[in-house]
Amino acid sequence: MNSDTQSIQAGNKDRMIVAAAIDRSFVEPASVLLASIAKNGDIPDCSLAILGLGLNDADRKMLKQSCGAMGAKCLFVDLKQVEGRLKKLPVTLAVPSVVSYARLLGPDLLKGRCERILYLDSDIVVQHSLRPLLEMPFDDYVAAAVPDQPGNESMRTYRVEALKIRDPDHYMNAGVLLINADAWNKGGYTEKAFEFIADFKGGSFRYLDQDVANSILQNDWKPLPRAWNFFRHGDEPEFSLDQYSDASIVHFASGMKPWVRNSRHPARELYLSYRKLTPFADKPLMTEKGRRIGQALRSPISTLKGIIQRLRGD
Ligand SMILES: [Mn+2]
Repeated sequence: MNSDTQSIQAGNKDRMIVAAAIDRSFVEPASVLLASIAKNGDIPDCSLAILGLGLNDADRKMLKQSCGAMGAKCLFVDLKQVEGRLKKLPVTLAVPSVVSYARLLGPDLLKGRCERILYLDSDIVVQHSLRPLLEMPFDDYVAAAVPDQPGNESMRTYRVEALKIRDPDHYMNAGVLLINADAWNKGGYTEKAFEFIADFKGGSFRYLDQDVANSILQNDWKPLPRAWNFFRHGDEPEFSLDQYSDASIVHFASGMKPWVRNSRHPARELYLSYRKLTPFADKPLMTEKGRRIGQALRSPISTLKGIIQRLRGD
């Protein structure tokens, strides 16, 4: 725990902490995410948390600067304390970093600090007020999320047979995951997640922690309207910039990421407007090749594990 974490006093429980989990290869997109939250999130009374693995002082400084007026409310939680647990987990070449699993550990790592955690992927920008997610009653649900795109036959079979999900159409995209922290911890969902991973016999996960979250939560999560995790489904025509602009949370879930030089995502201008609010504003955009090399250099073990898994055809 560093000084930022300690400065949040016990008893000063936040109603909501907005959290993201990253390693060094995601400092830039996470900075853009934080800048968008500070600008549009309308949650000055909440805190931000970066669950970080291997971040250095310069990384933390850039992330904090990106929070603008919310800089004093940005806390860092070092995933080093759980690295032993994370290291053993499976990764894929598409998602080569174990930090993706940190969303399953968030309620444990932030225990007692908040009533709810809004976990956001780092390939996201927030465009409008997050207050509805702060005010929304959980009813008896442990979490809330937006349903993912309907899967094809093979995907639906995988959900039912490998993941043991009873209703294959009730499958969330975990890129935006609102967690009822006390209910999660009381129900032991972090432990359920690790047990599920240890006992998993279905080959490799297709969507890692998202598969795990769906399997352990089953019907304990509440579906949210699509505007809270807006991205194009594979079978849909592309959306216009206006459609993306209207969404509360835009998720750059598929295709080339908008921080890569040749990305043609229709919401790219939106993305770059938030990037201008970060210390990365004057830096050149990375190339796809540079992105892959950077990822491999920063997470060599995970990248290697991903390559080996792919070669083995898991
Ligand atoms: Mn994502």
